[in-house]
Amino acid sequence: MLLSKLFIPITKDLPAEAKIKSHQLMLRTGMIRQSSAGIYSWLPLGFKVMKKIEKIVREEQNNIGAQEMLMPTIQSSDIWKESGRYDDYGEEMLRISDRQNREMLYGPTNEEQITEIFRSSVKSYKLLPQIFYHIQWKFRDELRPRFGVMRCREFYMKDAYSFDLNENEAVLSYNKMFYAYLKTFKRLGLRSIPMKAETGPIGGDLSHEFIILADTGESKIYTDKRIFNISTDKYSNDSNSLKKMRDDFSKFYAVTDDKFNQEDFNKKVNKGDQLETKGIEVGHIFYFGDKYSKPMNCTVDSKDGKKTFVKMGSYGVGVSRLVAAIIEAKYVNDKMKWPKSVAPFDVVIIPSINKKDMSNLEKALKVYNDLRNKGIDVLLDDIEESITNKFKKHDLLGIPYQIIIGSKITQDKFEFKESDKEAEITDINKIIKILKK
Ligand code: 5CA
Repeated sequence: MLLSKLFIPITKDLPAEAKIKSHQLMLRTGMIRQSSAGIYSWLPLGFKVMKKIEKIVREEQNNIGAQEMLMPTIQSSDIWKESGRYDDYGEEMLRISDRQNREMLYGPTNEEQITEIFRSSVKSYKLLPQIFYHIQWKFRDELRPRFGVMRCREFYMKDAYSFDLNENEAVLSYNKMFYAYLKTFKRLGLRSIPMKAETGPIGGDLSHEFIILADTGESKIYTDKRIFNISTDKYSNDSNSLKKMRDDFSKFYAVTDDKFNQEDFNKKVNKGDQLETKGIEVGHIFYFGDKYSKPMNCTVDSKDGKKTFVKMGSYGVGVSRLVAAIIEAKYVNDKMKWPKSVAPFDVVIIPSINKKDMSNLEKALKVYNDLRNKGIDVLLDDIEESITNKFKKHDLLGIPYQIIIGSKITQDKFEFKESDKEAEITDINKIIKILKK
């Protein structure tokens, strides 16, 4: 992509309404634009990062055998009346009516809808287990939307739903998702900690929030520091390894605010290993048995012919929140630092250009085409402005690698720089090798 053709409305001013770094940087680099309180448009740069995150989330869901589908944003109130949540959900639910005066709502989550789909066609235990997911916009009329896309009203979520015959099998589905989450967040360059959590309006008694540490996070957490030493690479997607993973994590005290008990904390964790800090919730998983299947009469015939309420869990990832969460976890001073896996571009070429001599731009175009031909996602800064301004702009944008084409280069060698490291003079083949890694 040529920068001159890309819509990145960078602003110099610090947006007054933005209280945290990720929100400031997202507005300054034109990744998002607020359309009304807690509702945002995603401009090309922000959208591109969000789509890269979505792709990783999707791949890890597929890896554990979850099936992708798509449910609508608008739901009928009927199913919510069946589950009993239509009244319980309260003012966070955006209620609307259609031209026939039918009560509809903009979905804040999809437990009812997926239960309705499942019960309409699955009648036998033979079709279990099943895990479905979709990645879809949600609406929650938050009392105080804040911190940009971190806590907004319209947001993009991956939500998955598991259906099992009994609790044992349901816990296996839960463990698979736990595993998929650890892998997903790791690929996004994040260290996530699963913390025992309350279930709130989703319900159930087994639940973990996946938290990444950040001072600006809204979740207060209490944990045994030793949980950070668990290497998640050693687990695999089979039931024994998954059980071992859960056992290993549950050895360490790690809870959110609402599950916290000072006495327990002191009893279970040595003073030196205690950590009280803040974090951002990027995912949340729940096991709630028959909380929805019972009132909605969702049963299957078990082996002995008896009708059994299916046991369900649900599993959310805040895909749009993750864009801000990654910035928040990684930024240094006023610069974004994108992990390679989700950076808006793999590399940016920065030629020093002046009207009288376009040779650097010509060289840059050649490199640009070479890299594109190798499948590398490359941005070329073809704009005529001072090299100092260019550096400032690209520091802000945080693309992980830069190729600088200025006075220092020879015929086929370039200045190549990984953010924050010293530049090296190198040739295109080595650059391709590094970028392809
Ligand atoms: N039905 C369950 C699981 S699918 C559910 O809705 N869980 S949740 O309420 O915890 O939301 C899942 C994830 O969505 C959260 O972990 C968070 O990352 C994200 N999320 C929730 N509310 C917001 C919000 N107001 N703005 C941005 N992201 C949000």
